[in-house]
Amino acid sequence: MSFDRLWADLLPIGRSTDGGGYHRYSWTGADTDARAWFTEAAAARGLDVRTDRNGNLWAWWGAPGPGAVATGSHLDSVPDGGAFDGPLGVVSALAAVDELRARGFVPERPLAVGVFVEEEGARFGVPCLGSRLSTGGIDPDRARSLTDASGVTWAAAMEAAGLDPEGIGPDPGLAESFDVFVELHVEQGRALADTPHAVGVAGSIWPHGRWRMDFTGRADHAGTTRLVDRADPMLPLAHTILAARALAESHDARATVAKAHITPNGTNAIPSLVSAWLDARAADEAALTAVVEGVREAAEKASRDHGVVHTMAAESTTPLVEFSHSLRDRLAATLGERVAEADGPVPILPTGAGHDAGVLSAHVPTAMLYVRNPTGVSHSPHEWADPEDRHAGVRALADVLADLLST
Ligand code: HGY
Ligand code: MN
Ligand code: MN
Ligand code: MN
Repeated sequence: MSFDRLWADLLPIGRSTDGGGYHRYSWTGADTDARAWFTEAAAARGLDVRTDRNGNLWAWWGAPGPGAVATGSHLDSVPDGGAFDGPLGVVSALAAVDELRARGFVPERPLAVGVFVEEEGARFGVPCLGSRLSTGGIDPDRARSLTDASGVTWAAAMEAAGLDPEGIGPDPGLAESFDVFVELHVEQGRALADTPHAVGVAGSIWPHGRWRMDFTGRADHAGTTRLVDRADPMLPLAHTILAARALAESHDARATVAKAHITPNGTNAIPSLVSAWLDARAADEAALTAVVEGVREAAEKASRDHGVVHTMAAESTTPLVEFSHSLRDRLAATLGERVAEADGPVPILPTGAGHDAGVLSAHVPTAMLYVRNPTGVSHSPHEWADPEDRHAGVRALADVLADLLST
């Protein structure tokens, strides 16, 4: 199966030298190399590769136009990310084209294999930026002015990569062209791990979002400033992190503070400012709101108690995504044709992970396939999918695309 060759070619791109995790961030050298790998692999298959106004890549099998079926995922990673989150969907899509051709299949509709930019938001802070731009989910001016940790804007980084940031914005052609979008993704959890199923179908994506919290204190000397005279922003942050955890537990939700910037970040200087990001997710909007507003209250109280000024603002939010039930059931039926009776029905899974498919689902009928991850771990070098399950994913995607491309 061509998957293994494609996978071997992509694997080293953006990987840390110690063979650990990935650092493949939008518009950096690793991203450019990964985009070049995709363009070359697609062109080698006779696919017509185009870059849309937002920098997303689309490789067409058949003339681009209405009634198309689209598939694909992303190639960018979180810091020190795993090999599968994103790339598994892209490599499987190219391998599925090979699989369909090997079966002698001739599509009755065009197929587009896509790579979305900045799905993780690891460099510029807003996840699914490419799909949000194309679907009008973010103001182009705001996107252009997003900055990375060193102050480089999205516009400047995109321009340095040879693309025109002035052209970014809603792409009506996407919804006009695509009748359906299917994204294959490594499962980010263990729902499939203890089942006989190598592949499952997505049911829903939890509502989730990212909030920036700023705690403004007063810089001072760590050794000479009395405790009563301090306005130390680290203290309200500490209280807030513990409050977020308690709120997540009480609402059976997820709340994570995993990124913080401390200014001036000196061992012996009480910080003047601490910026931290809350990632919150829950099975329903009410629980998510309860967690986020509870965090806001806790942060404000702790800040007042310590003479610190607190602000908190949403940077990106995604409402509950319910994938098209008819499309979901159609995929499950297609996959079910390969599943032994004894193994039971194809699992339909909720997830707390966001995806471009989730963003697109408000504009295009969308579905997702998950490939079993025995570790359940993701956003880590320990993310995994067994080789035979990777191949099962390609066969499943080929089956699903054959069905969708035949009507
Ligand atoms: O953060 C997420 O849920 C996704 O992996 N970008
Ligand atoms: Mn991810
Ligand atoms: Mn992903
Ligand atoms: Mn000194």
